[in-house]
Amino acid sequence: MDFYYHPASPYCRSVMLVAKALKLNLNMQYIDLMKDEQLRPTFAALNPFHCVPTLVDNDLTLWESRAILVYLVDKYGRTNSRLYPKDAQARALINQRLFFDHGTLSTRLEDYYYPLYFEGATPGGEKLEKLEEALGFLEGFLITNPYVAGPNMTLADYSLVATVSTLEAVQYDLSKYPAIAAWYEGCKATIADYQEINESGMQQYRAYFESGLHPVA
Ligand SMILES: N[C@@H](CCC(=O)N[C@@H](CS)C(=O)NCC(=O)O)C(=O)O
Repeated sequence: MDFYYHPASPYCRSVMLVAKALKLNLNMQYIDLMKDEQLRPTFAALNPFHCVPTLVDNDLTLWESRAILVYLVDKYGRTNSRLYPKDAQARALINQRLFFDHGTLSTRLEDYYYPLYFEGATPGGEKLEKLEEALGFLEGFLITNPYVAGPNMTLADYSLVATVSTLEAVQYDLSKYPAIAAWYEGCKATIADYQEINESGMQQYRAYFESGLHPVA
């Protein structure tokens, strides 16, 4: 399987963490987003959305990280893998959290922090309130459950841990959300190859955000 990625991208990192958990070998294809390599005609022909992560498995080309996570477990996971069990109710909750990550948390995080770092936007305001509302929802999930979708670590944790690590990249103080902070530390300690994949990628993402603090005129 060819996997087009950039190590700083949280969406690529969640897939890399799950591939590691499933003991899959990905044929890593580095796309240098700093050089706009995703816009090259060969890559754009593969993925007209020109984004990473992109997975190519025989005649299937797939982008959108959460779709890739689900595909990897469905195709290569053990039958009834705990990461994404077959039970409709358990799966529904995992899907809900994955869509929450995609449509709410990661979107609100980017909506607030990109303008702050790259456009000199004023800190605070409504976008921060929306982000903190989303963090409040996540805190609520984790007050009632050890993992974001219940008693076991699932795909939703892998997706959300990559998003939450971006808060560390931008030095957001997570102590206001003790359940998220405790879960995040637990994920760091238990997910295979967390340091190599998510920690080092998060540090690269941090450097990228910090480069935006002093934009070249
Ligand atoms: N919702 C997508 C987001 C993917 C995304 O935004 N990727 C960024 C890197 S973090 C990218 O490839 N940007 C380059 C571009 O869109 O041209 C996912 O979860 O896979």
